[in-house]
Amino acid sequence: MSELTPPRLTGLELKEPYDKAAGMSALRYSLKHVTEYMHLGEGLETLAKLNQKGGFDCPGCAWPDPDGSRTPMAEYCENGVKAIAEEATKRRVGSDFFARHTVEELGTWTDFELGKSGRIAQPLHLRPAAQHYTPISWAEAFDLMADKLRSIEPDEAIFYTSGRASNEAAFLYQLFVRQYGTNNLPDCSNMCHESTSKALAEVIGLGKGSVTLEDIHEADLIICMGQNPGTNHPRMLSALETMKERGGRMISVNPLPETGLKNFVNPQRPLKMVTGGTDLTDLFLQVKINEDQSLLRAWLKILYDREKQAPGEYFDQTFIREHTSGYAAMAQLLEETDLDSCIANTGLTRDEIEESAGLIHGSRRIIICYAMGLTQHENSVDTIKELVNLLLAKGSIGKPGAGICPVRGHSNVQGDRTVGIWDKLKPELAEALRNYYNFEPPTEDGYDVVKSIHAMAEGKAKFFLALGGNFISATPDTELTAKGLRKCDLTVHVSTKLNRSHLVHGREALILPCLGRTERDLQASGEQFVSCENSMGVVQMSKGVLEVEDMDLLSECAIVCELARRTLPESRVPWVAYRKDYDLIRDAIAACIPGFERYNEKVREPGGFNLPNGPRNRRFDTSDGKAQFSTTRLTPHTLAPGEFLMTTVRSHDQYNTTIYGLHDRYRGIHNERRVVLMHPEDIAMLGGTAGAVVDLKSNYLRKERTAERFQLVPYSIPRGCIATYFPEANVLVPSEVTARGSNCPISKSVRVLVGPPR
Ligand SMILES: Nc1nc2c(c(=O)[nH]1)N[C@H]1C(S)=C(S)[C@@H](COP(=O)(O)OP(=O)(O)OC[C@H]3O[C@@H](n4cnc5c(=O)[nH]c(N)nc54)[C@H](O)[C@@H]3O)O[C@H]1N2
Ligand SMILES: Nc1nc2c(c(=O)[nH]1)N[C@H]1C(S)=C(S)[C@@H](COP(=O)(O)OP(=O)(O)OC[C@H]3O[C@@H](n4cnc5c(=O)[nH]c(N)nc54)[C@H](O)[C@@H]3O)O[C@H]1N2
Ligand SMILES: [Mo]
Repeated sequence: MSELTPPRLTGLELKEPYDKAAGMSALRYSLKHVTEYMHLGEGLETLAKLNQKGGFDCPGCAWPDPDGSRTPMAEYCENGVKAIAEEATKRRVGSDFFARHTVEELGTWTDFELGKSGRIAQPLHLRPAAQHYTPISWAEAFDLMADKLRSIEPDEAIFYTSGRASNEAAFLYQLFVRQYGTNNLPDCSNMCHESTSKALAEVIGLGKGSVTLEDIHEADLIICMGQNPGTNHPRMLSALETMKERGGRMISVNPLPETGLKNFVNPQRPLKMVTGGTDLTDLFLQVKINEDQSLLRAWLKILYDREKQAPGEYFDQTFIREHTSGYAAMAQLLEETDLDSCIANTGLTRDEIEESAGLIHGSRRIIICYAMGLTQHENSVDTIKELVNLLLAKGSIGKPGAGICPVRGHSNVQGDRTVGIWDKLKPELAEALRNYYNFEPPTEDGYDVVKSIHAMAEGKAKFFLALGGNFISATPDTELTAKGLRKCDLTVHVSTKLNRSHLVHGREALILPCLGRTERDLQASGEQFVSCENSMGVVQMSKGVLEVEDMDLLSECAIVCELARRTLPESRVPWVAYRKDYDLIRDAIAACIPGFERYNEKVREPGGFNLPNGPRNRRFDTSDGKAQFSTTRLTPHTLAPGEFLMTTVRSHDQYNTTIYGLHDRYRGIHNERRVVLMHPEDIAMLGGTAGAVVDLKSNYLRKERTAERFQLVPYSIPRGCIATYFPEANVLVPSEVTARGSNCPISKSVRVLVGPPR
């Protein structure tokens, strides 16, 4: 198969894009999902327990919940509801499903069709050369894995993690993998905020953001760059609403005029639904794809030139003197910067840039929020450093209402990294594991996602295990990834729902079904809970509420413990006890990971607890104890004639590779995902019309990749830029060219040619 997501068109309909996010329409849509997949009564009860004390952490996004006085109806959003309904579906994928459908046949289904099949209901096994998955007992499945792992070198095994895994499961997983003998721990973060972790660790001494939810409320100015909160972090809109009501301003920087950034009608404030909502964005800057660094440089240049005339007027010289180093080098760089070329790169007008620089000048408490629009480019690490330059120059970090806010994706992706999921082993964690468990962990770096793909494709890996996620669909270079997975002896997925990674398998494959966030977790010592860290470093408990009766599931913690016990019979880690009582896992985390002292006690307090955050208090854990200004190079894209720069985005109806529906309501695109958003004049230049079918081709290092059959959609986007949906366009994303420093795939700036279909 040359194309992994079948190039089948489903019937494009175009409508006007929405101009208001949320409101009644969102409520109506989320209830539709509840009734479609769950019974209404049960659905409403589940919603009420969402994110509340004693309830579970929403599996949607990592945006924090307002703490303190929680309303009886927790804050929830349309897309959180969809995530829950998707998990709580009554549909089942068991042995009869696989008796009816071969793996090859399922490969022709779209992601939407696969996802709709329902929850994996029992452990399943695909024998060598078999066409159907068949039931297997848990014990046999564990033995199959343990035997394989014991017969190969540790570095021939790869252990992927997706960001839904709890702190408890993730800690046990990395402990097992390291005791087994490898750091091959790629995770979804490698494709997500890795550029953030890399850049921020270097310049502010912590690879995480510095702000709290309260800071968002108190900011004078929020710059929201490369993020679509209306779809991906809808609860962020209520925080932005509060910020606006207190007199703050917002600049949005995005190649697309996203609905959620414009106007927000809070569905939880009935009066607002009548009176019409809050205008969120004061100034929308429709930047060209990946020219954010040029925009940031232009702002700095303008402010710097004025600062020279009136020292202390534009920059916070006291902060710069006391808390930073490298200012002189940055000043020199700004001396040499040509403002006109920066402005030209961005595609914005001088007036727009002057006006936004004026807003920045007039604000004392600035927060920059950003997500994938900034992190998935070759120069992402530099862009993020540039963004820190601006905040440092303004002294806008480590005080109320100011700082940096990388908005995380998966609900526990930040926590997974905190508790040790990483292809590198920090010396402090190595030391802690050595002392607490008395074994020698491997110190050599393992494979991240891109390195895993290459290792598998080169035949260097024999075993692939994924704790959640959908590796084949989420990764770049789909065909190479498929080749790699197919070369493994055994591929194993711990999953809740059917996805394409179950169909692109090794010689032999297993699907191990696990409990979701929403479900009660009963172990030998009684009912258990887990915990997660949100985007702002708050750790909270998550306790499922739904009973599972008709499926043979294990918890993720149980699966890891059992696999570890059988793979490492000599291990002195108390795997059996950990499986019985998650308090013991938390005690171990408390002993090994800084910031988790008295974990069991603190996690039981309402609202959870904050992990230590130096930058929040102007403590920068860098080589000289100061925040670092950086001098980076601008690297504008050079496009060959006819080439476009493509960004891949999420529709309003998906959770990463899980496709809830075929509509992107806010953008007015209905019933089709194989679309190319393009400027109307570019469409005319190609001699095309709305709906015309095209093929897309990318060419990196002389390797041509093709994505077949996409339809043109005229859209408000800068000329020369196009947007497609993830994961349909992932076949075009190269794996040899990645972000410098973070090795993140360049899913937001792929050079492509648009041509007639084959
Ligand atoms: N409902 C829902 N919620 C989710 C997810 C989901 O799929 N569905 N995914 C979760 C995950 S894992 C993540 S990481 C987050 C993702 O959250 P986002 O980062 O908001 O997701 P994307 O759709 O990738 O959107 C990126 C935004 O950046 C813009 N953009 C693209 N290229 C550029 C650029 O070069 N410069 C600038 N300035 N902007 C650009 C796009 O137009 C889009 O508005 O959401 C999380 N929450
Ligand atoms: N082109 C392009 N590619 C991208 C991106 C992009 O913007 N553009 N974004 C990247 C980003 S930001 C991310 S985070 C990755 C996402 O990469 P992944 O995290 O690998 O992908 P998901 O689609 O979130 O994984 C969905 C699957 O997880 C399983 N699952 C759901 N809940 C649970 C659970 O509680 N436990 C377990 N064990 N399994 C569960 C289900 O079986 C479901 O099918 O994709 C990346 N890929
Ligand atoms: Mo993500």
